[in-house]
Amino acid sequence: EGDGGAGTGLATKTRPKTKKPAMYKVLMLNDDYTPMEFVVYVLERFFNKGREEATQIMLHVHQRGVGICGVFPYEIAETKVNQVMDMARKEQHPLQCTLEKE
Ligand code: TYC
Repeated sequence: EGDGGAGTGLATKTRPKTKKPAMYKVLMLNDDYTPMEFVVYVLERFFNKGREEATQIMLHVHQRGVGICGVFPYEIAETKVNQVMDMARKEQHPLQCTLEKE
């Protein structure tokens, strides 16, 4: 409701002062060595996907080279990338995950 509306009679600003945060895609990249099961596990654990959706995303990445795990505000997206990369490193898989502004 803008100024002058009948509504509540309370003047509200036409331009809200809160703006939407920039959103970032978290992308998963294919490689030849990371086990499919590990990628599915990562999608379940860090991106809250069910087994079925996680498997679909993994297969998409496997076949097309890249896929979207989710879209988040910057800090959350960055945290997820770090979590995936840390776990891949610990398990000695070459899996790569990155951010892209939407
Ligand atoms: N290409 C891998 C294999 O054949 C599976 C894989 C899928 C790896 C998705 C990474 O982001 C990835 N074992």
